[in-house]
Amino acid sequence: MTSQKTILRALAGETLPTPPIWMMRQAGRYLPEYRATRAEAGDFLKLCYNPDLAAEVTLQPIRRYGFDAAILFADILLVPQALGADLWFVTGEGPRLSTITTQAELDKLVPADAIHDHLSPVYETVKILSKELPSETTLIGFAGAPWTVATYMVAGRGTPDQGPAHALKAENRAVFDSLMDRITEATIHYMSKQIEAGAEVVKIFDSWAGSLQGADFMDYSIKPMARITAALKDKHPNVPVIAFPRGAGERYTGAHAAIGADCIAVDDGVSAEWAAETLQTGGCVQGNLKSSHMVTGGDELVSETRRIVQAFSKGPHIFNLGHGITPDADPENVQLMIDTVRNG
Ligand code: 1CP
Repeated sequence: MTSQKTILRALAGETLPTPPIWMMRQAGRYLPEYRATRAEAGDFLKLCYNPDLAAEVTLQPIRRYGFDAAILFADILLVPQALGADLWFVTGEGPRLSTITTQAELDKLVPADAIHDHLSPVYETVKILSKELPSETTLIGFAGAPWTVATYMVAGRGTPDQGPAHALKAENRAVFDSLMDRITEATIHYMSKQIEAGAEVVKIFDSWAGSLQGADFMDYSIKPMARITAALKDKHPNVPVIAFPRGAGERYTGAHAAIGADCIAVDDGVSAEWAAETLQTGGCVQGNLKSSHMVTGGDELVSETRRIVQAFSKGPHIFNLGHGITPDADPENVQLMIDTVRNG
């Protein structure tokens, strides 16, 4: 039976007259209602671990804009924390973690299947959302890809070039590979539980895939995402997987088959025309308006949105940004993007 939910239809390979739309970081600081709920929670991590408030901020952009999908409000760094790393956020700077660079530090982490007590509030958020979302809205669960999560666990923070993770990979490949393995297994457990709690689609974010060179791109971005996808498909064959190897450039070619994913999300480093021609034969493609249009708005937002819709119009497409919306975005520009996608 064909689902009525437009996102699920696009993920099943259907070409729709109007692409369904959602937006990376659609719950976030550009929305005054998000800032109010975050203040009520106290801080970002308290918000992530409070199921009622996390469900509330997930629902806010659905109420305001009627997006076709809601993405669970959580963060990719909850998995390292569940594995035993310390995690905190420094206001105005970003995440900080205790680092893992030696076998001894790795040995102190908990086993990959022992993360669920810590993450149970997230599963509770998913349960609340599957009850409260409108019947036409698809619920997306997510996790970070092993490479991206590893870059934070090794460096203890976000890094412009992922230097510390590349260095550990070069200097102590055995420790690096065991860390990748532990994250991969934990991610399979985590995403399976999200699905069991009610997530209808899952997305794997490899935000830092672009810095992997040569064979490393296949070994540390594509293969771990393929392993996660295969394990999830084994247990939950009907749940679509979206993979996002951000910054892959020409290496997006063949990604559906290489990962086994139903949809490849593309950033704005590739043109929509190129992505349509090269990738849409493999399945659904998600993307790829530059996030900066949500700040600048105007005629360029409209013409770029129309160009992307047109470029992907001959195959399955989910409209999205090329990366997350930024805190300085104007909520009215989001409405303009949605109106342009839906009304032409
Ligand atoms: O101050 C705040 O309110 C915190 C800002 C914020 C938000 C809104 C962070 C901190 N995380 C989130 C939520 C979040 N993160 C979601 C929720 C759902 C949604 O999209 O609306 C998702 C899917 C993520 C995923 C995430 N977190 C990624 C992958 C996607 C991407 O943007 O590339 C990454 C790399 C993170 C780490 C992270 N969390 C937060 C920040 C500021 C960062 C990036 C740190 C860095 O610059 O390296």
